[in-house]
Amino acid sequence: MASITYTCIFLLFLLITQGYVYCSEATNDNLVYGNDSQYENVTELPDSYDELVILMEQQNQLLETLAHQQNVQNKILSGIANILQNHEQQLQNVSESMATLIDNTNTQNEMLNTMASSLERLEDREYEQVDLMAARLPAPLAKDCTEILYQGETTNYGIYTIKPEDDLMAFPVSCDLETEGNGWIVIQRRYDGSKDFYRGWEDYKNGFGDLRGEHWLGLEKVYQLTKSEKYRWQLRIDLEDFQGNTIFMVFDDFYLDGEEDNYRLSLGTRCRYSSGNGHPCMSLDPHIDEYFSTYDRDNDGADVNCAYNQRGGWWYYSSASCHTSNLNGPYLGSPVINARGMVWYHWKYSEEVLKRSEMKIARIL
Ligand SMILES: [Ca+2]
Repeated sequence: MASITYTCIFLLFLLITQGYVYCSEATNDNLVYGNDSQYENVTELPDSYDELVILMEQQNQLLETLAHQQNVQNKILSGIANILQNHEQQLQNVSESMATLIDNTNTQNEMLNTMASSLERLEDREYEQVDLMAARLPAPLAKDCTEILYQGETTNYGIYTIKPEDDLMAFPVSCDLETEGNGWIVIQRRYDGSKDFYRGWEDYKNGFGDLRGEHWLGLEKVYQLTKSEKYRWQLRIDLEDFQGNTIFMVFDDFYLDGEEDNYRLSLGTRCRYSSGNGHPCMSLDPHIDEYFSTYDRDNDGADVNCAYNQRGGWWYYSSASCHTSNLNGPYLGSPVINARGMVWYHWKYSEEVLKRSEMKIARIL
């Protein structure tokens, strides 16, 4: 651009200086026109004029060329300006695109940050859920009250759900965790006569009453608990008379057969007891190896229906007297002498009925 400008200035300078020269020569010619050499001057004038005309034509051509070049240059400049304008527009577009891209990137970063926060919260909640689930998951069920005792339970008496074997249904029992430092499963409890114990076979099989109060756990559950040969069980019997005297007996190797054997009673020969004039354990001796009987299922060997006669359910034996113990007989509420009552003959050596009876079993450790 600068070179073009300098070229134009030079040409213009040349044009002006040439014109000035020719003009000066003409003026000089006019000055000498009235002299003696007038003729020579007149004869030279046409030549100078022609030259002037030629020079003028050349100058005009030069001016036209210059104008044409100027025109071309203007077009080139205009083209360059257009190109620059296009480039500027493109740059602006690129700049706008970059700005949009930056905005999009910022938006994406914000979204990623939000997602990361959400993931973090989800992870936190997942951990919380796992903790909650762990807290809500019940501890593995104990096999019996002894396991509950050794799990650190300190309640003296309580209702717990146990699961004696993996293939057996769990069921609730009343545990005595206080007596003799062992975990005893209460299978019979009577102390106020609030529950009627004169019941049929199904009730004695499945159990009845209130686990928190008077109840019979059920022969089937006791059978399921004691049938395994892996463990030996003790049977403990606690009794109280209406005078407040108490006694207990602990029989070794207690178990029941299944229903097909009418829940036959098995006991070992060893029995210890707390006190007594004679040997209170003897009141269960005649009942060992006997079937369980109810008024609607007479399994005793006696001619009579012992369960009906004695108004209870027990391992009655084949004698008209039917029993030397009858802890499921009627609750009479006072210390009367009556075989149809809660009787333990070899404690009182009479058929004086009792105030309280509790039968419980525990695994021998
Ligand atoms: Ca009979």
